[in-house]
Amino acid sequence: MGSEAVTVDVLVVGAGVGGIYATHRLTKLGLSVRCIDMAGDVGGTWYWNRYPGAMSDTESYLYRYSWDKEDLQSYPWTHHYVYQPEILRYLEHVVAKHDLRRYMQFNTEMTAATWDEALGRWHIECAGAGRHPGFVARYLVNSLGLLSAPNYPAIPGLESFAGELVHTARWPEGLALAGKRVGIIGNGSTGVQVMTAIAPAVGSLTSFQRHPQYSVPSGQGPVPGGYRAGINARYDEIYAGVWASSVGFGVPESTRKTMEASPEERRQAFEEVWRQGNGFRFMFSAFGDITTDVAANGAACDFIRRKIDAIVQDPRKAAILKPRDLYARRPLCDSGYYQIFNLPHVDVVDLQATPIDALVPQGIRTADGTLHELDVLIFATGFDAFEGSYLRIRIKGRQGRTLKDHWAAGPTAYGSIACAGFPNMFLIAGPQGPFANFPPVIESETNFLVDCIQHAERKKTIMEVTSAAEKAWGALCDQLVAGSLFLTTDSWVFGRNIEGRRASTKFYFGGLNRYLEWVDGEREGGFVAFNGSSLPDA
Ligand code: NA7
Repeated sequence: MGSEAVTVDVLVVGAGVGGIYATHRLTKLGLSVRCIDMAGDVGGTWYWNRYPGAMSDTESYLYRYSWDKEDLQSYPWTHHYVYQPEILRYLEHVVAKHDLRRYMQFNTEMTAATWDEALGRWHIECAGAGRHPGFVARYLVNSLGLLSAPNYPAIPGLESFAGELVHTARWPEGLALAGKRVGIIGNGSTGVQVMTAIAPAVGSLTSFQRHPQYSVPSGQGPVPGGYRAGINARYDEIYAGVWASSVGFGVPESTRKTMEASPEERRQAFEEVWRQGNGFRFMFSAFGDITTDVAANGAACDFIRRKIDAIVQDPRKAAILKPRDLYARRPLCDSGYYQIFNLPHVDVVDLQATPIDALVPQGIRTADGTLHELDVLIFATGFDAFEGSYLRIRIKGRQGRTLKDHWAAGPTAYGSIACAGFPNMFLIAGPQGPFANFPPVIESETNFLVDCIQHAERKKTIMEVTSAAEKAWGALCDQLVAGSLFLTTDSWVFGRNIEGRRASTKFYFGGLNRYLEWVDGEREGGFVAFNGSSLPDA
């Protein structure tokens, strides 16, 4: 590396939704910026997740950037939700429209980043095609993705399986499934989407299910005539609503208490949000206490369980598909998920009753001795969320302290963007950011860190958050989640999906609106949580 390294003002790592916007904003400040990505092109999550049925479950009109108003009005979309290929095309379009590709470099993976105290710069080592000289940068902006490191469960006999084994986040191009005996492990957002998409075409489909999940209709379908014009006419108002909301999904956020409604009023309210579609609408629009009140949550659970009974004709399958725990994970929605279990060649195995014994060459053997013969096994087993994408990189801050050490008790970041001891390093969609629709969250966090960088440039200082401020933010996140029923279930939201990872509060549950108010305060207060140590002479 050394003298050959490329010197830039800012290195942005990741060319997904966050990295693209950060590159746009930072180049506009007149800084020299390079954006690298280990992938072969732009897209981040939407570059990697190419499995059949991959779709955003945010309404199309909000699954995009808010900052290009002309584009909001004109870029085409036809359905209530956008599928992965369309999202990728959209991101490519934004990059082309704003001429950002010239700052980008692909197939280039950051392997290490070390803060150079004397120089007041980051040394970044990279791997990629050929020997890479690396970078020296004043600012390091990590937009690595919070759901980016795939989780491969440790199942005995994994290597012995003679069929094809795929993870949804690394879907091989042209994988033929027609007529094949397909097994799938994982029934979260991804599993539900992929199963629903492939069920009609495969020879057989078996879902090896650990925890059943509550899912509601998405309402996917073409938008009716005049719909887009109506959205365009109200875009300013729609976004004003997003910034003033808690979850930023463009759905009404009710404050009504579930148990104050009569049973019939409750049924009608749930029926209405079920009819309209969208998981976040179901969880937040009918009533305001589904995630905090056990009785309210139970009413929602009963409603969905009854729907499962009504949809799934085989009582054995219905019993396995009906969740028994609370409705308190990231809400799911689907385009006919429970319905696929009415197909004779689609089945579900209850892993709580009959756990997987091992993978064998022919397929999966469960604890009851049954051999489920498979040609293809799909892992829809999710991600090592948050720290997974960071801990594979050797990031060393002041005095050689690693991010791994800093995050030994769980990942933390002040306002989700900065860590004490890691000067001039910023995160986008890092830990402890708002639990809300990602594009608005990503824009909000990027705006915050760009303001920090602008402040540093003006004052000629280094931005390093104090340890006390970072700890106080973490304590606030802990305090805000107290009482949430999300704490009662195991999922990636608290890092309880990966063996060996310590569970911790990984989101700020105060709402996007309160996060933005807080960021405004930081800005107005002159970023006092950051120590302004002066820059060494260059
Ligand atoms: P999720 O939501 O983490 O779901 C992973 C699924 O994989 C879930 O059903 C898990 O079951 C299952 N899983 C994971 N490991 C195992 C093992 N060892 N055995 C059996 N089953 C297992 O990931 P997704 O990709 O669906 O979604 C992640 C986010 O991406 C989503 O929330 C959206 O924001 C987009 P479990 O429930 O833990 O029993």
